[in-house]
Amino acid sequence: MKKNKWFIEEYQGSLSMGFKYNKVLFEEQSPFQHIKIIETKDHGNMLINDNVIMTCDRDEFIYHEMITHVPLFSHNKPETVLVIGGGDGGSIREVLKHQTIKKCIMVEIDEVVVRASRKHLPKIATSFDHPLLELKFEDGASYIADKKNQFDVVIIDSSEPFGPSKALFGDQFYRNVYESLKEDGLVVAQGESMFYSLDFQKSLLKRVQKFKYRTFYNYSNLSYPNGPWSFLLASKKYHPLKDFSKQRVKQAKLDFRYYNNDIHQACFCHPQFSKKSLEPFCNL
Ligand code: SPD
Repeated sequence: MKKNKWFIEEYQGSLSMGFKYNKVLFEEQSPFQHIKIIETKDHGNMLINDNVIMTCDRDEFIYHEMITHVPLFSHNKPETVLVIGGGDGGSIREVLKHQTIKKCIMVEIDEVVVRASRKHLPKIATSFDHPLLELKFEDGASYIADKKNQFDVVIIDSSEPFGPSKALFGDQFYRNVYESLKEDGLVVAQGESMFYSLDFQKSLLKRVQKFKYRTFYNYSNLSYPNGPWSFLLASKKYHPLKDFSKQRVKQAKLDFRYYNNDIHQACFCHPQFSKKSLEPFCNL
C-alpha cells in the first residue's frame, strides 16, 4: 500500500500548512540553502528552499504575473528590467513577454536553484535562454550597490526576510535600489502576509520613503501561508493607478491567467485594519 507523504511548512512558529506528495525529485545543499523539489499529488512540482515553499506548478502564475505585470504596466515604457532572485525563472518568463523590453538582467545568488528549476520545473523555467536575458550568479545586494540611473523597473523576487535574502530587505539595499533606478523608475518586492507581518510591512515602507508613491498591493494564492500575500511597490514618478492605462494592457495582448485590468485596480485596495496601520507610511 502507498504510504501518505506530506510536506509540512511551519510559519512563524504559529501555523503549519501541508501538501501531500508522491516523491522527491531533487535535493541538494547549496552554499546558501537546502533546495528540494517534490512532485506533489495535486499541486504539480514544488520548489522548497530551507523548508519554505517558493513556488509550485499549480499556482505559480498568480505570484509571477502579479510581481511583474503590475509594475510593468504601471510604468509608461519599461525597457530595462532588473530581477533580483527569481531563480525558478517565473518572473523573467513574464517580464520577457512585454514587447517594450530591450534588456532583462537577472541576478540570482544560487546557481543550484536555476539548475534544479530548469530540470524539474520546465513550465516555469522557460526563458533562461531568451536572447534579451543576461543571467548573473552573484549577490543581488552587491550587484546593485554601484548601479546608477540604469533600470526602469527593479523586481525583487526573493525568499523570506531571513537566510540568503536578508540583505535584500535592509536600509542600505533600498538606498542602492533608489539610485539604480532611472528618474521614472519603480521597484517591487515580495512583501509577506498582511495578516502575519504588518510590522515587517511597515518596516519595509520606512525604507522607501524617498520614493514619491509607496504602498503594498495584495493577492491570494494557494501555497503561501494561509493564502493572502503581498508586494511592496515604490515609484519615483508613476502613480500605479492614475497613470495606469487599460488601453496599454489591452494592446499588449498577453495571455494572462490571473492579471487583468480589474485585478490591477483592485489589488491596491486594503482592508481597514491594514490600511489604518500602513497608511502613515504609504503615499498613493
Ligand atoms: N513564503 C514564501 C515567499 C517566497 C516568495 N518568493 C518566491 C519565489 C518565486 N519565484
